Amino acid sequence: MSVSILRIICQKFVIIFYKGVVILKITNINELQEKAKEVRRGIIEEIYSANSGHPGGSLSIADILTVLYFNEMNVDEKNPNWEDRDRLVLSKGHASPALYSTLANRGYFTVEDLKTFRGINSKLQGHPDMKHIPGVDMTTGSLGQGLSAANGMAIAGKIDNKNYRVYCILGDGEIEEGQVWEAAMTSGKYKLDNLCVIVDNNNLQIDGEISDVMNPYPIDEKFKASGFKIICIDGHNIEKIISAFEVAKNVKEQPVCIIAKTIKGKGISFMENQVGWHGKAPNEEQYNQAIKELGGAK
Ligand SMILES: Cc1ncc(C[n+]2csc(CCOP(=O)(O)OP(=O)(O)O)c2C)c(N)n1
Ligand SMILES: [Mg+2]
Repeated sequence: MSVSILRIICQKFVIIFYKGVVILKITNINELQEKAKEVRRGIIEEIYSANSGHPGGSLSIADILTVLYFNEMNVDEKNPNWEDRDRLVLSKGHASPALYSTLANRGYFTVEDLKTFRGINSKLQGHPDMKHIPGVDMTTGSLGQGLSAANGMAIAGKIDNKNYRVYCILGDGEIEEGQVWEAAMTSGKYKLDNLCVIVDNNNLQIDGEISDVMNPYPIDEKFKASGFKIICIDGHNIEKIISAFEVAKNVKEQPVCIIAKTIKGKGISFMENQVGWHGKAPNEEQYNQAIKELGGAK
């Protein structure tokens, strides 16, 4: 299959013409770090406005989602259902504030919309809903199911001879339950080299350390045994995230699992590595402090 990719490169961006669609990607590391801060500010706005939501696990994947949507994935915010787009399954659906903020900053809907998070009649409900939210590729929230859906998308891509890639973000507590390991064996069995799993290894679950709740370690060995190629990175280092996706794209006949070492609550001093911030909204004082730490106006 012929894929026409014409690149126009400047210092900060690259413009790609891919299958008739113009895609702007950010290549400058500082710009991506700034974007990640905007994504984090959006997360805090959402959860503060709703007075509920999950800040910890949203902040831990902000850098990964920023790289995916602003540097890595071939997507078109003007045509969210474009059939050749890369897909993302946020299997740890409670981190919806991170996905919504990324999609808003990418132009799927407005940043103002984020303030309606969890509101009655808002499209931005507590967990991602593919029917109502432009850019959401899979409805999630009930943990442990997303990898099965991602497998389906990846297998469909192969059957249809499509070039798209499928990304699936799993929580490290999430992999203690559901059908995750059946799904992992399936990815390996079908040699899904168009699939890239990212485990958000922030070491915390809903109410404690993952090894205390139901120890999932060694995570790398388990995915390896299921047929995955393993890449371990610092999940907050933008350069390392970019290169991990680059390596993943060139792996043949094997799915890839990126184990991203992260910090729950990353970016806000009093939330970092605190299990109490798994699912709690900041009060006004904490909100102002958080926005200030993220370089915002407050
Ligand atoms: C099937 C199912 N069981 C339980 C829950 C409740 N729950 C929501 S988040 C969470 C903890 C998940 O931990 P992890 O995957 O590590 O998330 P993160 O640290 O990234 O927030 C649990 C148990 C759920 N949403 N779905
Ligand atoms: Mg976790």
